[in-house]
Amino acid sequence: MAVPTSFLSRAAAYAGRHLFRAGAFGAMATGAALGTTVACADATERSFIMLKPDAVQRGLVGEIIQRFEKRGYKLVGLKQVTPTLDMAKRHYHDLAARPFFPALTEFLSSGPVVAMVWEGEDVVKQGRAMIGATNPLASAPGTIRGDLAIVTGKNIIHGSDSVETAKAEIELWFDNKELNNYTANAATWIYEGK
Ligand code: IDP
Ligand code: MG
Repeated sequence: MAVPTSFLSRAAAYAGRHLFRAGAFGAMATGAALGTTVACADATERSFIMLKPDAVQRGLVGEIIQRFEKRGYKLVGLKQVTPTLDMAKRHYHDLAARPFFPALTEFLSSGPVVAMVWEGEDVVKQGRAMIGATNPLASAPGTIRGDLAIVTGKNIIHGSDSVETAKAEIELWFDNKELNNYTANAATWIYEGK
């Protein structure tokens, strides 16, 4: 009987997740047994999250940090910095051809931002979901932009859009020695099998 690929990948993802307690190797072995590629549950995944100058000016830093903390993610890097225009351009290099690029980069470098690295399982994708859509008016209530912002040009927060982008952004904004490797004792109560 033919089994739809979507079913197989869902089953593999489920198995991968639930075998996390047996370790990442178990998840990979399950993927191999099902003949599919399974993204291993990885509690060390990291995302670059930046609170833009509007978030700092509006006093939203604590509120936003609290959402990531409460979700169970681990803060491994944090600093306040006023980015140079060059830094803003490097950060948004993929948008260089867009008409709003000059305004965007001038805005980002107009005052202090809070740059952070958050760690935990699926943090890149979940971080984006917690942030909401680029246009706050299209962001669901309950998301950061949906609750705290109204226009795209003042949407208060940046979050990496892929694991690869996250690695590049973390490297751009942080020295390795500014990142902290430590055991969060709360992990026992957040993850299974830890
Ligand atoms: P994202 O922040 O949701 O990942 P991107 O498309 O990567 O959205 O755009 C980066 C930032 O550029 C947005 O957060 C927003 O501040 C700004 N931006 C994106 N599109 C527009 C636009 O059409 N007009 C003005 N600013 C924009
Ligand atoms: Mg983006």
